[in-house]
Amino acid sequence: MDISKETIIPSDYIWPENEQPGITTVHDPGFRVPVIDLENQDEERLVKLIAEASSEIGLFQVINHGIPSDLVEKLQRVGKEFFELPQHEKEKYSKLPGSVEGYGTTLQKEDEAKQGLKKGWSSHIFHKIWPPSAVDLTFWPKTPSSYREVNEEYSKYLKIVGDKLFKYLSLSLGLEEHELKKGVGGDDIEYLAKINYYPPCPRPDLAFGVPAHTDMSAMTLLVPNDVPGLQISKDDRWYNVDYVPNAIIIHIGDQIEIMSNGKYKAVLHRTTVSKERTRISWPVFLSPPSEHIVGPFSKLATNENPAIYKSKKFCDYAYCKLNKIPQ
Ligand SMILES: O=C(O)CCC(=O)C(=O)O
Repeated sequence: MDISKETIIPSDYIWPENEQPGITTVHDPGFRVPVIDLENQDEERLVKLIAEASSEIGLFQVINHGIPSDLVEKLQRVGKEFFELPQHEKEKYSKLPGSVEGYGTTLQKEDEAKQGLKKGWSSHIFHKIWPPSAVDLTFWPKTPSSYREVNEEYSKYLKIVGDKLFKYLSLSLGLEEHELKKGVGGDDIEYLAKINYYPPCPRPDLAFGVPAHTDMSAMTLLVPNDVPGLQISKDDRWYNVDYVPNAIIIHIGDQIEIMSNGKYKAVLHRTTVSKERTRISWPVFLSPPSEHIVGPFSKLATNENPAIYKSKKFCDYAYCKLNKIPQ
């Protein structure tokens, strides 16, 4: 039974008052996250803007990124069509125990809340899209039939944007242009795609789509639909991120925070839901391969500024983060 069809919100989805979006969101029309044009400015200025956004907020939007808008529309269409399939069709792709990839939802009645934990108002699917050796097509929807072709095409373009951003971020940290990408895993960096599906919610003031977190990736490249809902924390206040047509939203994740030795901050973010409209987002998490060791760059951890993070395998980092064990 689908909870999102009900008119009253069950208590599992009602967050404590000191977290509820209706109470904790700051409505500041003057607040904007940086929107950076990747095409129409010289490299020096681009690198400076990326450095500012990554150290001050940990999130920015990029426009003129090179991904054709009709391809993004197709990506959105096939994703939406998958989530509009009957529940039993989506469950053919359900996650297996211990697996990251596959379909999951917290919106079915049978889904019990874990001891005292509140639930997000969302469903999702995860599957890797790059490199080809990491792709397991079992988790890619077969309906609609163009899902695979569209996602393969999107991944090729996204890879180019990912490489560009690694280069500018690397330069912005005072590293050689190839160093950051190499530090994350070079050509073995894994691109894990997710679709978040947030149906209308009877009490958006009390619930979250996804609760507050930082991404454990190096960085995340996200395309939203036109329903706002992403919020970021800055100076302990929660702000809305504007919807910018044709933009990709870039999140700095934990691995870049670690490699930069804290110069760049992984952005703390969460999502709200709408009373009338379905929000959908398409993040892709760019992460090191599981055995790859990540730690602060020696150039950025000096005697005056010693390393404040441990170096460890990404799989060990992920295990601690998922099990709430100190790193
Ligand atoms: O939907 C969004 O805008 C953000 C999603 C997100 O933070 C996540 O899936 O981890």
